[in-house]
Amino acid sequence: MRITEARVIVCSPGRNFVTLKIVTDEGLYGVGDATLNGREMAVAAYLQEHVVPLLIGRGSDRIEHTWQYLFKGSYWGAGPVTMSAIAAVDMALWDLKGKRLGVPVHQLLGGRSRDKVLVYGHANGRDNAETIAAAERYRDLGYRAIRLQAGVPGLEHAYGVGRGDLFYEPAETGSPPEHVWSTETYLDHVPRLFAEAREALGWDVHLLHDAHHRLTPTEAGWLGHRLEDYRLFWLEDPVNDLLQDGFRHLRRHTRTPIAVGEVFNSVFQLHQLVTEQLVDYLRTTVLRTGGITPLMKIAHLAEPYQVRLGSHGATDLSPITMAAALQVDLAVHNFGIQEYMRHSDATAEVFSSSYAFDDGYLVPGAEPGLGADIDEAAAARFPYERAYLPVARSVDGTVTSW
Ligand code: CS2
Ligand code: MG
Repeated sequence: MRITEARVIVCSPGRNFVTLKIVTDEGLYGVGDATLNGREMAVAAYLQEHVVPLLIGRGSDRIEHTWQYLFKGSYWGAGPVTMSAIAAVDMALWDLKGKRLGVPVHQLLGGRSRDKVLVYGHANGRDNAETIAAAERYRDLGYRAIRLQAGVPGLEHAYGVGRGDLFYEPAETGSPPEHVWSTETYLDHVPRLFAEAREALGWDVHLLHDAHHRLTPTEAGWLGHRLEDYRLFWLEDPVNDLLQDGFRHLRRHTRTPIAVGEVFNSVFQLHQLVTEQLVDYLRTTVLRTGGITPLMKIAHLAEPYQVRLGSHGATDLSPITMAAALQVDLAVHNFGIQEYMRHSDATAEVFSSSYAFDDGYLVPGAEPGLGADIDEAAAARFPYERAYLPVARSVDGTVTSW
């Protein structure tokens, strides 16, 4: 069970991914995702220069111990680069343990609490009509939960709109795309989107929306209150995720369920939100928070407060993260929903996975480990190309959250 080799694989099949492959003296290997959208090479370098040398010779069975060794050994604490790197090691070690014991990882996390995992897809369009038509396509595909993100009249760009039908890919090669944003116009528009959506789609489908960190607590409270009539499954990232008091203010003004956490790297960023029940769903992922090991601890913290997991699952988290997320989603008691942005055909040339979409749910395969893999030869056909997430600014040029 000694680690003999660890390879960092950077590739770009449709978008950039960073993958870690850990090989042991038994001839087994485990895989982990280390992708950080727009900063991929920072994590690749962190792994290659500072983590891989520490792994060689270590026992691959000591998952918690290795996690603590890499985390406390870094001294500087939780950040997106460190935690994405540690996450890749953690995922790969769980993958190895499952393979060695001949069981899917959820069997090592307490077994199945459910047989299938409710997912949501992303309907988007340049205007309400296009967005609702996309939502109808999702419903026809069998989705029971659909996120709506529409263009905003008068604005050329809006978060969540464009570059894909069954997925949304915001990163672009070259310089960071610049988007002009107007919160006033957006706030005026969103309630109309959901009024029209409920009219067209009815009430037997869950509808979700992502405000993407852009609102003040007062703006978010106003929007959440206005959306109560349309009974959203959740309003996501309404305010800056780290503004804990902002969520208190928001909670006083709306009963729309709140989801937060896709950018969180540590339990300490969400502890107060959970224990004061300021949110309803946690978007935290195995990739951002350092792996399966910490995400299980987060789920257990949240359970008595009736806060549920609703993990991030965008295209910039590889199929390895999706497979690892499904292992957690199957096992924890307090599961809510899993984001499922399908990956491109090019990504599927490099990454294989055994989970399958069926009637609005993802059903994982039964093979040992995580249930995902990378084809290194195929990966070599898609070389890395620097890409950036958009930068948003107000009409007057002030930089704002994208
Ligand atoms: C979004 C993501 O899926 C979501 O909820 O917040 O699309 C996010 O913008 C990207 O993952 C950023 O890389
Ligand atoms: Mg989001």
